Amino acid sequence: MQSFALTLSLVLMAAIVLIFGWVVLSASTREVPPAKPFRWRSPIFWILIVAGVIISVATLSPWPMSGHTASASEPDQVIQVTGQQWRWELSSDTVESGKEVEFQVTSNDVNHGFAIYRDKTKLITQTQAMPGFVNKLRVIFDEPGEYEVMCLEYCGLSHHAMSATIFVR
Ligand SMILES: [Cu+2]
Repeated sequence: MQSFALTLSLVLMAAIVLIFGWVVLSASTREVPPAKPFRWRSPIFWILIVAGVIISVATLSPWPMSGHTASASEPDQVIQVTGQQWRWELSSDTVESGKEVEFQVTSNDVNHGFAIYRDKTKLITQTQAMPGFVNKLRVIFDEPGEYEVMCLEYCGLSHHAMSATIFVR
């Protein structure tokens, strides 16, 4: 598997080099026409500003997230999570549904992405696992079952195999 990944990476890198070379060689030298001057009163400008404000307020309103505020209450359970190439170490892999769990996430080597999935496709939540830092992530699992932990940050050859299971009772 690793030799296949290496071969595939080398082939794709060679393809990128060839495409880049082709673009450089086929680029023309004629001058680019000057850009039109920016108009403050353009309706599209104001539509984008209003849309940006509405989208920001609508999507950022749940923040700051639970556990990130100075007056946060104690979680029901704390789980220490350490990522390293290429596995997850969890101080416990069993939690109760409806209880607030705080994951304290760090890494022993490089950056990893601590991501919790339901049914391997639905991303529940995620945070970075960073060497020298502990990132706190609070989750309440509503449904009992098995949840998959996967790595969301490419961290080397066996990144895809970096997984664990959380059992919610
Ligand atoms: Cu990874």
